[in-house]
Amino acid sequence: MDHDGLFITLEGIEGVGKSTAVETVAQAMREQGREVVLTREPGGTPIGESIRALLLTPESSAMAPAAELLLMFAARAQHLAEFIEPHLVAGRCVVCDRFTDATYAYQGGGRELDESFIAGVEALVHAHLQPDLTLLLDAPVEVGLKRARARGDTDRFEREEVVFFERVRSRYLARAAQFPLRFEVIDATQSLANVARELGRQLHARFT
Ligand code: Z5A
Repeated sequence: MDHDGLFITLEGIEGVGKSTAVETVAQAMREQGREVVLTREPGGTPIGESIRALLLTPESSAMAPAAELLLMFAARAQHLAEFIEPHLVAGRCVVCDRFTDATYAYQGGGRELDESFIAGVEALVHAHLQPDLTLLLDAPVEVGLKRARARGDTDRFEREEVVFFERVRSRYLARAAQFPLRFEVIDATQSLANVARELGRQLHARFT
């Protein structure tokens, strides 16, 4: 897909600070003179947010892994058509909290779905678009889960066992090793202020 925009995604297990980092990244890109829009997955559009509710509610505990995968991509197809692609074509910087690397990590690593199945659906939904930069906030599972669970209510994913998140984390790190030009791995055990400083450094080095 031809566009003059910038597509930046944030990834990591729960509680690593993506919600905070999205704001830091947006601010840094605005300071570089870019017009920035923020979004998230699953979600980002009215249809996507309805799919998100179905995916995250603990009432969906019977959901089959393949159904979960296809719903992630259904929400993503809508998000691309209605939000991400139009903003990129208009030259904006799209900052997205999770994208397809999350599917490889959670449905591939966590749920142990075949990677070729995921790659096949990815090719149908966005064969010609990849993020320009993926910031992977990395921390040991116990650090992330402790922070996420301290917030109270847990969604369907947050109720998974530690071993599930170990598989998710290691698949994220494997993706970063496989695509070193696209990924930057940030140590998310640092203070929020240090994480923000490192994000700023990475964005400055890449885009100015
Ligand atoms: N999912 C999937 O399976 N497949 C897919 O393809 C996609 C998603 C796209 C989305 O939920 C779920 O969907 C997600 C994966 C799955 N699984 N879960 N759960 P979500 O978007 O609601 O959840 P999340 O992405 O995991 O967000 P989160 O739990 O809010 O994590 P976070 O955004 O990284 O953390 P945070 O809210 O910024 O921080 C959590 C708390 O820790 C907060 O109080 C912070 O102040 C604190 N924190 C964060 N960083 C620090 C540092 N560095 N020091 C001290 N305290 C910190």
